[in-house]
Amino acid sequence: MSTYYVTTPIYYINDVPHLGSAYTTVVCDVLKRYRALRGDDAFFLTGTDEHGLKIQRAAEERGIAPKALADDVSRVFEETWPKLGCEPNDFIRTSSERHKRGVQELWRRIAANGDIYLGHYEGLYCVGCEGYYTEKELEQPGNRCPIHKAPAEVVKEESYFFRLASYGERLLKFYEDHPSFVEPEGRMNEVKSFVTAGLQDLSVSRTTFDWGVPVPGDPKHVMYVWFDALSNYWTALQDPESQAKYWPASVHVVGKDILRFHAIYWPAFLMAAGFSDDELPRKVLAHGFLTYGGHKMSKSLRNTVSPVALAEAVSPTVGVDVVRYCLMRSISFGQDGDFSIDDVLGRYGTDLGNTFGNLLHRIHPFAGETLAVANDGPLETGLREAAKNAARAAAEAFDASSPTRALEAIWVGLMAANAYVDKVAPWALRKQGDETRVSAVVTAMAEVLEAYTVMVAPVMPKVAALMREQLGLAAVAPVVGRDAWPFEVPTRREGSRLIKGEPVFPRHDKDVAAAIKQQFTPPKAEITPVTMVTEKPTAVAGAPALGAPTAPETKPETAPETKPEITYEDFAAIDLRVGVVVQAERIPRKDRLLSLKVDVGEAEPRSIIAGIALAYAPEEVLGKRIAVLCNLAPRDFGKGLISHGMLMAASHGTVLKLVAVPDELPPGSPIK
Ligand code: ME8
Repeated sequence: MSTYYVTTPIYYINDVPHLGSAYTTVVCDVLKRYRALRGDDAFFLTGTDEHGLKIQRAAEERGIAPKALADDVSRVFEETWPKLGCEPNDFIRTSSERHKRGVQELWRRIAANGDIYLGHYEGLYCVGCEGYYTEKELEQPGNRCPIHKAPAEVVKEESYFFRLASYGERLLKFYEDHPSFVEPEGRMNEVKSFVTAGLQDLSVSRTTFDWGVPVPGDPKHVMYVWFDALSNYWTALQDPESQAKYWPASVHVVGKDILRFHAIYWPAFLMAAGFSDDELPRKVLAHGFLTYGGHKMSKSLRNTVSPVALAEAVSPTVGVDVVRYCLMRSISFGQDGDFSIDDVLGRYGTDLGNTFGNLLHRIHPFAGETLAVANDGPLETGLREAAKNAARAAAEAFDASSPTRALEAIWVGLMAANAYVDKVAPWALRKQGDETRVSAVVTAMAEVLEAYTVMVAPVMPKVAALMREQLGLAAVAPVVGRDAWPFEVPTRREGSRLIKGEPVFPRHDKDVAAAIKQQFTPPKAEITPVTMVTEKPTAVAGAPALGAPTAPETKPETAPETKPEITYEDFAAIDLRVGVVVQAERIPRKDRLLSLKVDVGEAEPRSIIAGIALAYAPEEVLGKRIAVLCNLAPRDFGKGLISHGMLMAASHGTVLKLVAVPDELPPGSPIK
């Protein structure tokens, strides 16, 4: 008996599950279900990453304690995955006692090995990534994070360091000995080049906030959130039995954004804690990003799609499986892929309805009749061969962690099966009274369909169960130690019957399809670049809007109200200039406002209070080049908050974007 241990990243709780995080989780669930069908004792772990500055700040913004935020959001994650047909065996939270105990134990082991020392850290830190960067790795000018585009913060504090630099050679040797440690292959090369370029020791503790796991023996330090988070894969298996059974992980499935942490830091931490190469994770599987309208789906871009809402809209019975199918089929594993509702509706109608569902539908007329033993002619032999080929190719693809290719292979078989039915036309055979052939055809069809229900079960467990019900079969139930993969087409028990049921993928009526399409088509303004103005700019801090002669690229839903004409002199009286945000902070208990310092080309930057906090985090506006109205009368927001100017922004529905200005223009350049 083999074991199989698969993990998702543990998700940050500053966000709720969306189709992007669902993608990773569904991949893991599919791999686990596949391995379980092959007879493995499969264990699937997911959870939430709850510590760190990012979370502490998110809690502060909401005015609640980090633990309260963690409890609320973690519950949402835990409850969402089963709604997407995912069945994790365990859910680990980094704020749990079992995790804290485990991670402190790992720290102690590394420290006892002499690989942790106390020093001082000074460097650039991206809170979005919870990661350190060198200037070279950041986008210039402005030291902006390549992923979050926000300027990295300068961090200077006492810190414990992990001797990562001394693990470069051993890591390279490990990669050499385990060439498929990182997949896809190209990503392994990226990791190797990074290590070859030379590693630096890693700061692994922080003292400027306290939402984290205290460092053993020095509780004014909390552990670096990635040390804390990566350890989850080990701390979840603290009881000796599961430790012995499942460790090391067979595969860590991750997005390409966090590959470095998993392929470099994590094995190095484990090496330092005394694990031998054989006790290190077997594989890190990195996938691409799910995009929506061409942009990475993420909370900061406000372009996420709720997978549960999508599933419910597409089909109340099998919507979850449809979403799982489309995620696995349309996004080629490892590549970025765009989510589009047209693709989902298209695949629902074609791949699922016309190809798979139709095959079952075509034997409905024979429901209730007794099936005979197989009595194949050459066409039935071909039908079975196609199913066997599909099973073999799909297994190879699942083994290579490519659900996309597995589904492609299965659909080749399903299309061949439909072509077979077209050719043999069992309804015509019945009319001709050729009952021997009818029986041979229907039996062969029922048998191959049974094989296909097993093949799709890892991706569409509910569909598989519903179809099997109509085939008179129980749901696929994996048994440890028994390989249930249909390398051979199963044989029906003589005398078994088909049961006529409802179509599994009923056609959407036109209005329903249109409504779903409308619900899940991203509003253009939400995904278009920031500089595009779709309505006239709105003054941000609540003063009257300022008209601007900008040609709209997309039509606003309601025509903007026309204001009375003004003279050129009226317009010329406006002092509108290019400004650069040089400081940005939230204002306690004013959750809509940011307090900014904006350089508008004067001796000192101006203080501006802007009502943009719901649309922008402070780090997102820092360094931004924007349009500023400079001669508006100062506005008093109380408590000493006085705004000396106003930022220009455009809004469309709930979307608010600052009007950006090209980089070449220095602060103070007049806008006219
Ligand atoms: O990075 N497309 O957590 P996180 C595809 N806590 N996958 C996506 C995605 C998208 N648009 N958006 C998110 C963290 N993901 C750390 C991990 S593990 C020890 C700690 C998936 O909530 C993808 O797997 O930011 C990505 O790596 C992960 O969510 C990031 O989740």
